[in-house]
Amino acid sequence: MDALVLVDIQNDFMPFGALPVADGDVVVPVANALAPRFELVVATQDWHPVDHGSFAVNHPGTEPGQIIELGGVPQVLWPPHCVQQTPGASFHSALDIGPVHHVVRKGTDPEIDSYSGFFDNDHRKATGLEAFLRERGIERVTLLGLTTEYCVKYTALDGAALGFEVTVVADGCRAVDLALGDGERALAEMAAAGCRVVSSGDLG
Ligand code: VGL
Ligand code: ZN
Repeated sequence: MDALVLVDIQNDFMPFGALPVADGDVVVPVANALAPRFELVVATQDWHPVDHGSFAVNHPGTEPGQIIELGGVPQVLWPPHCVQQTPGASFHSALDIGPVHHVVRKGTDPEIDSYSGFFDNDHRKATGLEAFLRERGIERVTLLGLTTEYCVKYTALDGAALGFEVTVVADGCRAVDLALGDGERALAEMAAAGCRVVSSGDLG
């Protein structure tokens, strides 16, 4: 059984959002085209409390882009984004959520971030996505969404480590690219970890 996981296709990661991703909106039509072709579709949603530790404003004297330690692991600081119950946390209005069976909300603990759809960044707490997929007999997971080098990458790496066969749809992903090339390097890292990196046109 195959599942499609739509990663964080939320307003705040769009070019007009609080943590803008260049061309972030181009992933929406890719998601809409692929979703009806999967037996199971899950969407992840970055879902932070306003006091979340990944927000630079919650660490006086810091700025977005700086790296601190949070929950015992390195943490890039961001502008406030995807705050629970705000429009920025909503899925892009053009994303067709009809085919979405299940939503996994993550990053809810103020003390630790969760880039991966499977685990918090310290790998101590599971989101429930693995159990949800296994209960439904899913062995293969196809991923697309935002952002290539954070939430897509860590979901892909965790998925592969958990034993799922992971496919990443490169044209369905876009990167923050804090440093030029971060997105491309992330795709190479996912491929090196055994993920299949494809273009949506290659999917039968
Ligand atoms: C993400 C940065 C902060 C992502 C989430 O969805 O890739 N990036 N929070
Ligand atoms: Zn976040």
